[in-house]
Amino acid sequence: MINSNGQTVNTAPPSAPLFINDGLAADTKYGSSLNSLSANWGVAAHPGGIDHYEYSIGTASGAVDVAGWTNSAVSRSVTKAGLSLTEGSTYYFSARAYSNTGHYSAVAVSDGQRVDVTSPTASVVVLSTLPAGNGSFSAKLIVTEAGELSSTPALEFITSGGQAVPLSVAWLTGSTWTAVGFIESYHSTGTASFAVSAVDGAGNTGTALTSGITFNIDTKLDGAAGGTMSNSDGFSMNVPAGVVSGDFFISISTMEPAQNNAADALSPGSLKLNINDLVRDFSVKDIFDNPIHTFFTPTTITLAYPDADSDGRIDGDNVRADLTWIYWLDEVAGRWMPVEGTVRHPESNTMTAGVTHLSRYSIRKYVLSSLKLPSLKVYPNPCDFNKTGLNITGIPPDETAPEIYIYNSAGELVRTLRHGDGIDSLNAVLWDGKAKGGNRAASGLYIYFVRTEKYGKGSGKFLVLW
Ligand SMILES: [Ca+2]
Ligand SMILES: [Ca+2]
Ligand SMILES: [Ca+2]
Repeated sequence: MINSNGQTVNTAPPSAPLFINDGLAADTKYGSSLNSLSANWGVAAHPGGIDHYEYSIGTASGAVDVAGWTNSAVSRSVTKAGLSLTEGSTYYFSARAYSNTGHYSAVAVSDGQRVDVTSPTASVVVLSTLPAGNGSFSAKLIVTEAGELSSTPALEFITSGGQAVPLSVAWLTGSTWTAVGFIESYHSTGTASFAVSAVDGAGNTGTALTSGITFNIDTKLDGAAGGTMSNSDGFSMNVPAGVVSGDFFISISTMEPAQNNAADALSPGSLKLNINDLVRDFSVKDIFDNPIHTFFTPTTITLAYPDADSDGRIDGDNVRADLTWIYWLDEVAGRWMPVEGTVRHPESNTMTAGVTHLSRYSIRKYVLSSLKLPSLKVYPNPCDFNKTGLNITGIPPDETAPEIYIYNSAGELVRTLRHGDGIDSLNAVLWDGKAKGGNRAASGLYIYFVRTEKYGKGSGKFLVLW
């Protein structure tokens, strides 16, 4: 008797495709074409192997009204072309496997993709009084988009002089966003135009404005009434009533730092800040564009510096604000001169001065001593840290890596000071009396050593009493 070695009979269906995504990669919520749709799906499994996959497309989950079951062979990633799709409609893919044993798997159905080939459009409603004058400026941005936006839309205005000014945009409600900006002193008077950019979930970028396309800027002041012109960075100028006859414009603007290099080099009595650009050109022009350089009555200029952490030091440069001053550019001598009568306002991080001559003005640090290591100075000495910090001056400002080692009378290293830790960007030193671990240093005699890369070494002594 002869027996066969038997055969396995498997009537079970294959497993369904592991997943199904709209689009050719991770699942997408949007289709971006009116005549083709894509999908991809995961493998199905059967002990006897998979013969082929099939897919279909419908306008409801599991429906086949757009494309009936279609053989994709062993491909699990398909693009169906030649369709006639409707903007705003959602389409669903289905996929199933067919085993070598002649059985269909269960069907995997996608969660749909909405066809969106229409870019958003927008309109702008200006809330500020027009023409827009110097100061904060507000508007509403209304975006028209049937789907959803992928990100916050961007809005800017472009002045008649070509200055592009971004507005800060925040969602308000529904399709409405608030937009806030600032009309600066140096913005051109005339017709400004809005520019918008909004991207929808399907990736369509819209730049079309349907209304609110332009608005007018007018920053002129009335000489009889006088007035103040401000920039958003806190720099401003006030002209009292009657100082200028007729209407006039004030402009407070930055300039290329290189334009000040020559004057900086000729001004050893003061130092420009390294991180912050605090130089501004103050100018006044009449309505015929003729500059006015001098006034019979002082006008008030305000210069501002950043100190967000209110530690009395200019942020970034870490320079003590009380060691700075307003300087003006003496165009004849070509150097920076201190402005007499500078008034500090630490509560608002500003300084003011009354001036009758318009020029460039800047906040600069004045130099306390000549700048060589032999002239190292320490003060106050003795130092009571309950009242003040200990200052060391005399390290030239172009030294790039100064270090100060503070030893007690027992020869123990108490503290090391470096840039950003006790030494500011112009190499002024302020020790807070704290030892390395944060404990306060004991009263007694101390010795400090200064080490520089460019200027060698120096040292001195001081007494701590507290
Ligand atoms: Ca989807
Ligand atoms: Ca759209
Ligand atoms: Ca600060």
